[in-house]
Amino acid sequence: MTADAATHLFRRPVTFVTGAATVDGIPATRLPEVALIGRSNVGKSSLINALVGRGDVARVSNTPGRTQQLNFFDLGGRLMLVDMPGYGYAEAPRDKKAEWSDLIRFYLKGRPPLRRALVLVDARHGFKDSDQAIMELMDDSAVNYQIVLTKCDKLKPKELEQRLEEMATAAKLHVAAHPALVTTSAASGHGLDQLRTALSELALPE
Ligand SMILES: Nc1nc2c(ncn2[C@@H]2O[C@H](COP(=O)(O)OP(=O)(O)O)[C@@H](O)[C@H]2O)c(=O)[nH]1
Ligand SMILES: [Mg+2]
Repeated sequence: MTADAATHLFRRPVTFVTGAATVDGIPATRLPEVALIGRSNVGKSSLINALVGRGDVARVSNTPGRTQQLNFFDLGGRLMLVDMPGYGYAEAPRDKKAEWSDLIRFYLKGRPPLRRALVLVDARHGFKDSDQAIMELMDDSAVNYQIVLTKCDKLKPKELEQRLEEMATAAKLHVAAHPALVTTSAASGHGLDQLRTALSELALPE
């Protein structure tokens, strides 16, 4: 897959399919699926918007009430992007938090079309315990995942280099983690083409 083909895929129309707040709401699909997971505010919705080059696509995921759902976006009939509910949000009411975890756990443990999860981590903070926990869950369930550093525009080049090195070392302890970590910024566009190319390799052929 060339970079041009990737650009082409990400220029296709994006449609919001559905939001699943419960296990029963998860749609049946034959499209290969890529899920974006990470702590609240890590930049999941911003990254989806930046990847497709439209500011309004994942706004739907930021609508109050929809942030706690799995939001499914069909990219040109070739790939499904899933904006997952954020975890590690301390202010969430206790029962709600348990509900998200159950939904996330159910989805990650048995979703046949899921080709890859992208684990988004804020480059300023590195891995938190909640990231480690979700990666362990995916190690146990044999879900392939790739680690994506977000908000890299907030770090100086030297700081970013050190963060990347530290996280690559930590990632080696996880059997299901893709060895290549991707650095991105939805704000500057850094790393987006690389990620588009990686994702287009998972999409259905034209
Ligand atoms: N500087 C910077 N801010 C970002 C970036 N991506 C997201 N943000 C900001 O981080 C906040 C949370 O982003 P959002 O996409 O809603 O996070 P989500 O909760 O994971 O969906 C918002 O204020 C965004 O503007 C980025 O690449 N750089
Ligand atoms: Mg969001």
